[in-house]
Amino acid sequence: MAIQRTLILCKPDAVSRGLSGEIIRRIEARGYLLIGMKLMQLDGERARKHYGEHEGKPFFGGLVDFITSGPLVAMAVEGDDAIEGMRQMIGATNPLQAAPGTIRADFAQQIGRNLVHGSDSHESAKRELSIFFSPSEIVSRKHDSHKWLVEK
Ligand code: IDP
Ligand code: MG
Repeated sequence: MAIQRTLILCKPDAVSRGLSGEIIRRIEARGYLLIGMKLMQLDGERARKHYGEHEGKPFFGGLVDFITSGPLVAMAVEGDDAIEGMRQMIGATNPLQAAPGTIRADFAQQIGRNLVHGSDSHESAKRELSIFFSPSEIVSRKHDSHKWLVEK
């Protein structure tokens, strides 16, 4: 186990549907720490940078249009193996394939409106966090809320 940081976005569909609170609740209930958070609207340049790996794919244009269409909530989330743990909590990209109990299975129907983004690797997390947060916007927190976890 290692303490990791990951970028989580409540995408514009989550914010407009009033689901950001539910998503944040689940993250905190899992015991992860919010170490950065902001409501913002992405411009096209930053959106294309964030989703750079998908450039050239048929859904890329629609994805950029969608992610810039309204406010999103960007979060830096920290915890034990938080990258994989958050991906597990978010569920498969297509809500139809997502396991019940995951955010996408519980609240979404379409792949293009799947509510949440979570970094998929250590490298992505590092790259994506730097797109959304400057170092001064990250708040170091003691893992006091983890007292109930088994000491390592
Ligand atoms: P992920 O969000 O589960 O990591 P990625 O493959 O990285 O999934 O795709 C990024 C986002 O692009 C997805 O969350 C989804 O919103 C959108 N997307 C991926 N594949 C498709 C598709 O086939 N049609 C429409 N949108 C897609
Ligand atoms: Mg991805």
